[in-house]
Amino acid sequence: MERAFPGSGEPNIMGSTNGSYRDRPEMSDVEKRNGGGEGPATGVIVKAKPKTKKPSMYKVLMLNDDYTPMDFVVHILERFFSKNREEAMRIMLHVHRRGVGVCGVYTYEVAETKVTQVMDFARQHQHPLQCTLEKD
Ligand code: TYC
Repeated sequence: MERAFPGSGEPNIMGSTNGSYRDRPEMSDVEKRNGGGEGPATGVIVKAKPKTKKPSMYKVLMLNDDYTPMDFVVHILERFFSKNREEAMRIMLHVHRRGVGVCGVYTYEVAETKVTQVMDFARQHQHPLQCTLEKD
C-alpha cells in the first residue's frame, strides 16, 4: 500500500512531519506544515492513492451429459455467453468429448447469474444440462 504519509488513508496536508521540523517544540503544527514561514499555512493537499482491488474471477463450467441435444448447447452458448456459432460449436464439442468446458470467466455475481439462467432454461426445456461455477 502506498500512502503520502503514515497513519492515514485520508487526504493529507503535506507537512514536514518526517523532516527537520519534527523535533522543534517551539514551532506550532501549522508552522511546521507551513515550512516555518510567516503567514497562513499554505500546505499542499495530497490525495491518498485510492485503494483498488481486482475482483476475483469465476469460470462458468458446462458439464456433458448423454441427453441434451448438441444444438441446444450451442444455442445456450450463443444466447447467454455471447459466443458466435463457430466458438459455440467449438466449446460444445470440447464439453462433449472431454466432459467439462469453460463457457466464460466473470465476476462472482455475473457468473452466478449465468449459471442460474442456464439451469432455468435447461429445466424449462426438460434437458438435464448442468452448469456450475469455479473460482479462477
Ligand atoms: N453429449 C451430448 C450429446 O451427445 C451433447 C452435449 C454437449 C451435452 C455438451 C451437454 O454440455 C453438453 N447430445
